[in-house]
Amino acid sequence: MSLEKLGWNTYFQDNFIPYSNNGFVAARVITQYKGNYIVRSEKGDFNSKLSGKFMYNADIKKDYPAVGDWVAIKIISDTEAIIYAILPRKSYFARKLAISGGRKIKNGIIVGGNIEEQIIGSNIDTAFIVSGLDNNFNICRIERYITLVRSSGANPIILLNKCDLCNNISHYLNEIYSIATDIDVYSISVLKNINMDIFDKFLCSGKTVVFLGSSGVGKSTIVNFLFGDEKQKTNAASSSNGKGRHTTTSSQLVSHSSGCSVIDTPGIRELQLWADEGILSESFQEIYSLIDKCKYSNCNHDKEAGCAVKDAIEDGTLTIERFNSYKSQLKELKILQDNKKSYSNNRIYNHHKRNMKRG
Ligand SMILES: Nc1nc2c(ncn2[C@@H]2O[C@H](COP(=O)(O)OP(=O)(O)OP(=O)(O)O)[C@@H](O)[C@H]2O)c(=O)[nH]1
Ligand SMILES: [Mg+2]
Ligand SMILES: [Zn+2]
Repeated sequence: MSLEKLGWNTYFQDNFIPYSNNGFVAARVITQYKGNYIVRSEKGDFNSKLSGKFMYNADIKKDYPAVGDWVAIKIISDTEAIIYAILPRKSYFARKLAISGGRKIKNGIIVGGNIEEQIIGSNIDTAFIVSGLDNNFNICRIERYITLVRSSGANPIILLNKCDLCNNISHYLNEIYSIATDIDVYSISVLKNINMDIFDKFLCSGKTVVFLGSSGVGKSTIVNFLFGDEKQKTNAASSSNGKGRHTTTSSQLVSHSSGCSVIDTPGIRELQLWADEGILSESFQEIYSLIDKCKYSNCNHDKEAGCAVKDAIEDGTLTIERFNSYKSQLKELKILQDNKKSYSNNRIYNHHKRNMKRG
């Protein structure tokens, strides 16, 4: 398979220069399980492990390869290779993960303990945020995904799947339009083949798309539909839940005949944000333009006179739910900021301790 079809471009080419003359081959991580990676290259797919030096230098989760990453490998047999380096990520999705120190949840947000970012997928052009039009619909969750996708640099598209189960689609569409005026939203049904042609324009050679969303919304069903008769096994990384349903257990990149790379991801039970606060000005544009109009620059939008936010809530142009979503994401990202600071101090300390031990 050609590297261009796999998503290779001048950005990765430039970053591969240091490796190009030393017998390294460029490859893309298509799936990963406990230190074992399958990578795809012009020379085929290889089962891979990390080089000793790579592991020695890797410190946090983010330092390890993720699905979608471009890596420099050395091929050691017909089926095996060693990964030596990750090429810089053009974009990636991360969520917050508690890794140690106990997991305390306060108002739905992880506090305390050590936190790290977990990469869900990297080097992605378009992210489909999938929701079910059954009882799965949750506008706050969609807002959180929008923030996550925006902070990754990928283009968000909202998919409302299972429209065959809903007789009130326009209600949900309007709810989305009210929170995201500049994002395309489609209602689809894989089972009844409704609106499934919308994918034609997204499946382009050299591009990478990802499906995100809670467990059970139909991400894998969509991916399987898109692959149709193609012999690809799209549900390799899944396990049965005993009710005959297969739930995806790890991200997996599959190559579509169009030349598009498609990443299916496992449903995320609780989506904790990993982003910088500034990104909220994109997800909550309309609130930020109201804030600009508040009389006082340090307005808390509570009881202050001349508060444009309060006025908008009163006259109905801004819903209280929308404002609460903004406030809760802001709070979560502020806590994250604090945690990141104390965590990075810890990390510097641990590094130092380790180096002292190494002598
Ligand atoms: N009625 C209806 N059911 C659907 C549709 N699409 C998917 N489903 C069903 O929804 C269930 C879950 O689908 P999956 O594709 O496994 O969901 P998923 O998002 O991949 O879930 P995880 O892998 O656990 O994250 C399956 O039983 C599908 O048959 C649809 O358009 N309409
Ligand atoms: Mg799945
Ligand atoms: Zn105000």
